Amino acid sequence: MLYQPHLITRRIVPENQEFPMLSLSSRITPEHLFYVRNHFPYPVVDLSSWKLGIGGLVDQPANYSYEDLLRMPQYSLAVTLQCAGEKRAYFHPLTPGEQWELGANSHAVWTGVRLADLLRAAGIRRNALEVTFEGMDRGGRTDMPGEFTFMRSLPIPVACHPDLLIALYMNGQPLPFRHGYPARLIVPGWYGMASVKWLQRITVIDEPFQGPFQTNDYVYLREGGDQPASEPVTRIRLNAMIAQPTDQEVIARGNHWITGAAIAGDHPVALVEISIDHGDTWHAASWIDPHETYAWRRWCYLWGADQKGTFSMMARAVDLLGNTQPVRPDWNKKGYGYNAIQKIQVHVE
Ligand SMILES: Nc1nc2c(c(=O)[nH]1)N[C@H]1C(S)=C(S)[C@@H](COP(=O)(O)O)O[C@H]1N2
Ligand SMILES: [Mo]
Repeated sequence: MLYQPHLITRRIVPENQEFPMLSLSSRITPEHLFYVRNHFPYPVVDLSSWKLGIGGLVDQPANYSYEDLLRMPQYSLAVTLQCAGEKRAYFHPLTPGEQWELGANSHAVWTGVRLADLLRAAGIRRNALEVTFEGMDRGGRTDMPGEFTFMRSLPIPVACHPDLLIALYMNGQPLPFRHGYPARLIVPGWYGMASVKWLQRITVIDEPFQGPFQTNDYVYLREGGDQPASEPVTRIRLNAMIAQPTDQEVIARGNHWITGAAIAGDHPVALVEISIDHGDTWHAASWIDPHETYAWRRWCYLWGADQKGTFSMMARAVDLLGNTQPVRPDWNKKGYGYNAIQKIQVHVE
C-alpha cells in the first residue's frame, strides 16, 4: 500500500480513492490522479504464469499469453471511466457504499486488443447469451458467505461491439498495476464496474450470469414510484460536474471561471448550461474540449461576479436529443447513478 496524498482516500483496504476534481486542468487525467475503485485487496500478478483464457460456448477455446496479445493488432480509444457510485455522497438519505463526491471518474486513452477479435477467433456458439469476465482479485462479502472473484457479464451484442478493448496500455504506457495490469476490459459508455481489471478469464455462457457483482450489486433497487423495482446498472447517465468553484467557496468580486466536465453514455452531450440564480436563468457554457464519443468534455463559463452575496450555482448537461438532468436524484437503495443537477453555494465578498 502506498500513501497517495494527491488523491482523496475513501478507504484504505481495499484501496478506494477519488480524483480531486479541482485538478481538471487536462482532459487526460494524469496517472497519479486517476481514481481507484477496488472491491478487494490487490491480487498477486505473476506475468510468467498469467494467461487470458477464453472458453465456454466457443468452438476454439484459447489461452493467450501477454506476448500473444501484444503481437495482435492494437487499437486505441479515449474513454472516460465513471464509477456508478459517482456523487453517492449527495443522496438523501445517504446510501451505503463508498461516499464518492465528484471525483469517482477519470479519463485516459486505452490501447489494446479488440474483444470482438478474440471472440471471433474463438467462434461463439449459437445458443450463447452472455460473456463473463473474471478478474484475479478475490475476497469475501458482508452479505453472503464464501469467497468470490470480481466477475461481471455482458450480453453478447454488447460484448461483440468493436469498441470494447482488452486494454494493455493506458496513455501509451503499460497498464499500471492499480488499473488492472496486465490486461483489463474497457467497456466504453458503461459505468466503470463493467471494465474488469486484472482480467484472467472470458467465458461464453447460455444463461444470465448470477454472480453477486451482477445481481446483488450494480442493480438500481427502488421502492414505490413509477420506476421498475429492480433494474441493472449499465450505461453512464447524462451528468455535469462542477470542478470550480467548490461548494461554499468564498471568492472576491470580479471575473471568475466556472469550469467542469460533462459526460453521457447514451447520446452525445450537446450543451452545458449554468445558472447563478438558483435556476431562474441559464447561460450556455463554452467547450474546452472537442466532442469525442466516449470522453468527458470539459466546459467553462466566465462569470462576472460584481455583486456581494451568496449565490446558488447550478450546471446541467443537455444531450443531442434534448434530454437533460433531473432536478431530483433517482434515489435507489445502493446509491448508483446519481445525476441530479449539481448545485453549489458560492459567497462573493
Ligand atoms: N477486477 C476488478 N475489476 C474492477 C473492479 C474491481 O474491484 N476488481 N472495480 C470496478 C469498478 S466498480 C470501477 S468504477 C472500475 C474502476 O477502475 P479504476 O480503479 O482503474 O479507476 O474498475 C472496475 N473493475
Ligand atoms: Mo465503480
